[in-house]
Amino acid sequence: MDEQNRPIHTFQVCHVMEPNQNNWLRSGWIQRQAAQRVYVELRFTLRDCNSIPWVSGTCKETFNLFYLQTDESLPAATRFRPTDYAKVDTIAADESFTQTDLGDRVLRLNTEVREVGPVTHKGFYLAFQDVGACIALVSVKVFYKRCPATLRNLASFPDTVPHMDSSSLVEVRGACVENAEERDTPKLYCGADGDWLVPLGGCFCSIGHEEMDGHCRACRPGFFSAYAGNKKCSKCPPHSSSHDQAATICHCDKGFYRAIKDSSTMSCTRPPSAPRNLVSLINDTALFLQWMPPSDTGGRKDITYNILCQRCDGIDGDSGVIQCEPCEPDLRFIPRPLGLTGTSVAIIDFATHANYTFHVEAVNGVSGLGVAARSLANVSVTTHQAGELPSGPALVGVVRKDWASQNSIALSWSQVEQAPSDIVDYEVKYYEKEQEQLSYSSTRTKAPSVVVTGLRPSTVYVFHVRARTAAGYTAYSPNFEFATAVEDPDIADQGQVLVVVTASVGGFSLLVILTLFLLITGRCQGYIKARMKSEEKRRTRFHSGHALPFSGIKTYVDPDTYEDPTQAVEEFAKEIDPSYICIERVIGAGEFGEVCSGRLRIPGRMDIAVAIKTLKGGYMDQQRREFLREASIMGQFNNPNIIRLDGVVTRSRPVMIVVEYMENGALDSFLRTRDGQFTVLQLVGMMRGIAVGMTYLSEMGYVHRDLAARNILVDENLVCKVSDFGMSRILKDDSEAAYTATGGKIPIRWTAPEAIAYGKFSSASDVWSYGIVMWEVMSYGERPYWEMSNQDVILSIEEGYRLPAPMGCPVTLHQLMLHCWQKESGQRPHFNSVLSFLDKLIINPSSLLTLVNDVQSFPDSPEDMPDYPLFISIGDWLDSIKMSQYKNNFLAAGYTTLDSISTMSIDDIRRIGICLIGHQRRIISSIQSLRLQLHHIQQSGFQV
Ligand code: ACK
Repeated sequence: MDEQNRPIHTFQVCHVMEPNQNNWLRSGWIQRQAAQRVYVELRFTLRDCNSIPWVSGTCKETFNLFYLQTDESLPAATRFRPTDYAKVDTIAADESFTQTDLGDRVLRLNTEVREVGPVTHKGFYLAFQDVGACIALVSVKVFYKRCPATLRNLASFPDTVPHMDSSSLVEVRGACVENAEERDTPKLYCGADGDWLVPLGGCFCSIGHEEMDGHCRACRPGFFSAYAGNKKCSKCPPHSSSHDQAATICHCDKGFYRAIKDSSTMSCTRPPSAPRNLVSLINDTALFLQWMPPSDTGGRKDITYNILCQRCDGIDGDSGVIQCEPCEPDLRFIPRPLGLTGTSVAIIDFATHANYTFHVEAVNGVSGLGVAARSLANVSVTTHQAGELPSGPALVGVVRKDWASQNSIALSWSQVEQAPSDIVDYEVKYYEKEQEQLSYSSTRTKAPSVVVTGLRPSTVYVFHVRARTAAGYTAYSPNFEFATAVEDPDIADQGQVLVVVTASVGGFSLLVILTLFLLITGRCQGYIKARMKSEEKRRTRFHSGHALPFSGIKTYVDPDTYEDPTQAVEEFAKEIDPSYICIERVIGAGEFGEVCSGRLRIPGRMDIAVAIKTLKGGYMDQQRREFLREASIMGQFNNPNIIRLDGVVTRSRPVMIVVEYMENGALDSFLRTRDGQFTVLQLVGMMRGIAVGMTYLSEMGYVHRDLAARNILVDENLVCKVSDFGMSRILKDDSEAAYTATGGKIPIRWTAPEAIAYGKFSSASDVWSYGIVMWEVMSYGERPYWEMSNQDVILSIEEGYRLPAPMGCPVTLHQLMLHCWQKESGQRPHFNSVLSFLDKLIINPSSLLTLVNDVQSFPDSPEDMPDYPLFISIGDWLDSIKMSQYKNNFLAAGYTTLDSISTMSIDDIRRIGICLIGHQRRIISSIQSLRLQLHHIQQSGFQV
């Protein structure tokens, strides 16, 4: 019976009582086959002599294994001669029969393996010699080892027998699998134990194929593989497709192309649409053409522009058709006529009395392959004397002061000669008389009147005004001097410099422009009639005083300029039937009431997820107006990176503002909960989205004033959108806002110095805030300037200090931040430059590889910092940043004073055993904060 009590057949011998035993058992002839090294596995039981009562010294506990090599089996009659056999080994037992208390014998099977040989003949016999033991031989297994056929690195290797010499390996060359090609000769080595060792070289999948479970499979339709390799097939790039299996390239869809130098893995693209908003500006002897890039770039970035010039002087006598011919070569284009990368050109050296027509053509790398898109707008110019352009007479006549307060002057002027409808707008330039035009401000207005605010009391200002027509600017009016009212200390206003431009009642040009604006934006249903009525009522309409880049660009209209702000809401926000809104849960608290999430179910349309801001009951009219103000601002915007207004409920209670739902909530808290989880490229993608939204806002002439990560919302796809509009909110709702010396309430850490000091908010001050948002993004929601007080922040900025790069921040991004934090607002980049800079980084991600790894020394920081006394211990400091668990790490590494940690770098932090990235980040940023604070204390002459 075996261990499981199953009957087995054995060869047994047990002559333990008799002396001189010599019993043999021999196997049949065993063919060697391919074996080089032969193994024998024996399974047997062997009873230990002690367990057999009465045995004498005759009992043995071993037996012997022998073998004999022959080339054929021995004839049956051959006599057995033990001397013919060579001994392999004496076999002893590891286990043996043992006796239990009850006297039952328990069987223990032994397994022993021996190598036999070397066997060189065709076969062999095995023989077992017993010399007086009590043995049962249960099984004998004879085997050799081989490395089994296998697939490795896309090559197949045959079944292989190892070498006889156990120390040498058999080198085996593999053959590439189907649809694969050799990269480096595929090799494996077969070891003595039958294991494959040391894989070398291998094969690639051929083009049009991908690796799958060790084989190469053809790419499916819609996918392609342009290079041999072990990569997966890629989806066809946009605007291309593959219809067959094993595609090596995806062919462009109709109307799309690849330029010769485009790689086959690039998207297919098309020629751009026409440039937009072509305008001409005339300045004495030069003509300036400016335009905006096409709305459709065709999917390419290599857009250039060509200026095509014609002289159209002659008229065909018969047909009366104007005859045009290419311009003479002496006309000079600055920088050049063709291949312009910018969106403007200056043209000089015109001939006398000539008519010129210019076309601007946008081309990109595939324009030659499709139809070149030409600007439909053209500009015609007629010259008078040689080289002189008609700069036009001064269309503006006398400029009058209508009224003046301490900080504002209202002006109006008359037009000379020109119908008002020909005038696009007016530019009003003004400066303090005493400043002698050292610095001047300017603003634009569409009506012949303006209220310039933000002026200094009791100060004389010089004003002059010029008009802009479709043909460019006219000359300036003469200078007019007007003074602001004498200062009355009781009614000093906040000193904000906000230029507000008025348009007079029923101003024709304004009405036309507004009507066009509303028609363009599709908000015109029932509008025009209603408008005419309210227009009669309206006394003044204010526009934001920010420069309009070109006429025709939609500009932001400040809802405060409506006499009745509900009109602004009606105009810019759609009224929603409250029964369409299904509120699901409360997600936060706003200034005016709860913020909820829910669904908007407009019949016949798809349900959409929305966020619903509610106005809590018991509000005053003023609060209702302020609440809805945000909707009338948001409703004017239409950009993928600006939070979308879906509508408002104003005709029933509660009053609600319904906006698109952003699954990940506010950016600052979102980043804090996902510390360290994004790639730099993902973070740059977020910044890019914010820059797109801000470029749009700045082009609309809207200044946000409270740009901060807490006011950016993030959707499920990590798309970031600018939100929180209406600066009245700053005064009340933003917990970061603090009162400034000028009386305004401002989020100090995010705000540019000139805005804090004089209330000078502009797109340039928004750019400063954008730099802070970049810093917040790169530091995963760290608080800017950490726990420094607002006052210290203001002083540090004034001294020239700037936030250091967050941990893991690419140098290029920190440089961009520093650029946004230039003291002079004019030196900061515009949002569109920020955007194109980020685009360059995204296209060329290697530019993000150089990190500001170590703790930065602050720019301009004084070189010799004298010793400063300590004011808290390392332990207190770690407690304060909730990192108490690392006290011992610091102490064990010899960091016992704050002084000593202030120079620690990220490598030092890692070296003392702080491994979690989030903890490293928190500690490093706190050290940076400490350094800044300590330095500040020392600068202010404090001895703590
Ligand atoms: O950080 P949060 O989750 O994002 O908490 C605030 C809260 O409401 C109060 O403002 C959230 N919130 C505001 N607007 C939206 C929106 N459109 N989608 C999702 N959450 C929003 C914000």
